[in-house]
Amino acid sequence: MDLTHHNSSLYHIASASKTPERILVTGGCGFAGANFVRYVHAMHPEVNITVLDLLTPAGNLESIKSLLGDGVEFVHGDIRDEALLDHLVPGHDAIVHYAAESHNDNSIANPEPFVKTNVEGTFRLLEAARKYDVRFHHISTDEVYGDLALDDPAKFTEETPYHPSSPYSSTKASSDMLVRAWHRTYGLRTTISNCSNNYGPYQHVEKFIPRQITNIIEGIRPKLYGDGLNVRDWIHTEDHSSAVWTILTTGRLGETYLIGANGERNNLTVLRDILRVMGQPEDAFDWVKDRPGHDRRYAIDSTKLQTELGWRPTHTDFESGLRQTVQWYIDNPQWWRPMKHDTELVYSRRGQ
Ligand code: NAD
Ligand code: TDX
Repeated sequence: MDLTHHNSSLYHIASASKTPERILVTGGCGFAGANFVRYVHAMHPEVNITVLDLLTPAGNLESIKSLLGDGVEFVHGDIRDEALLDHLVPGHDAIVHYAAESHNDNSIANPEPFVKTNVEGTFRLLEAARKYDVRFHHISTDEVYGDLALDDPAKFTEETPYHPSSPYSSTKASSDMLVRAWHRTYGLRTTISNCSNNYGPYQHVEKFIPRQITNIIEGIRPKLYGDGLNVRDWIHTEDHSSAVWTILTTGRLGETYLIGANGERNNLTVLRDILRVMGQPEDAFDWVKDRPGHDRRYAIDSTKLQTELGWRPTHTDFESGLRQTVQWYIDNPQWWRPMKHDTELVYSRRGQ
């Protein structure tokens, strides 16, 4: 049963159309969270932002350091820390919940932190939001819907049944269910967004696009899983941020919105694009063993977000976004080099 649609009109009539004055962004030192913090700071400088982040190996304070003290405050801590949340959550108008264990390959190697942060952590935050009556926006992924066949004309919509494949996506699906239940049962003012694959600056070098860019810079051959034909629906992270802001401020409470920008491409094509942009031969990469349970294809239909809330992506030219991203990694080796060696060590031990 889809709880958001079954819900009573009591909560549905409410929309979130009020600009928050002070928001708590969890995971604001990660890739998507830091880009959101940077986006809100640039576009809505009147909004005060508290970032709560544990600084796991995926988090990097450098991504938001230049903003600290200028309407952005950083708190080092765990979203599962109840006492910390009691101290932090009151006084905020909204929580925007990005914090998560986010990498599928890591979830296959060791699922436990994914259950702890993604499920238990979301539960703790929901309880704090309920206790202090704070609006809650949950950041989630299209991976909760499982995968589509390459020849299937369908895309995911808000009505697609949940069918997660990996430990990562199943913990994200679990967290979505908790958010829906807290809305329906307690009337918590929630929204959920499920976004497709982001690309852009400040993404950890464990992820596909930055891994290949930084491999090429370091003289390591890029690595392609399986047959390379798995399709991801790429969206520039700045478009993800603008969509989240739109939903946070104008979305209907209790609703889910899918975020995507018609960016379907298979991995082989993306890798060849990267090689071409970086002046390398298109076959200068290694085929490596596939990811277990590897989802075949993701594709998002964002009609609801576009028609109901009027959101539009602005980075619609993938190659130009990719060129900008390549340039960012070339210009910012001090940001990614400290994590590169250990990341590749983990991959080489897995034969990937
Ligand atoms: P990321 O791994 O780059 O960042 C996650 C951040 O969360 C890190 O800064 C980390 O330190 C922090 N964190 C982890 N556990 C924590 C804890 N227990 N307490 C406090 N902070 C903790 O991830 P990302 O790619 O930026 O993804 C962020 C969110 O966006 C996730 O919820 C993910 O599911 C969602 N999402 C990401 C994408 C994408 O393509 N990157 C697409 C759709 C949805
Ligand atoms: O070296 C690689 N070679 C390769 O072929 C890596 C790291 C990945 N891949 C493939 C696997 C995927 O088909 O590239 C594709 C993208 O891989 P990831 O960057 O690991 O992303 P994905 O697993 O699709 O998940 C991402 O998008 C959805 C984010 O990591 C998730 O947090 C988000 O929910």
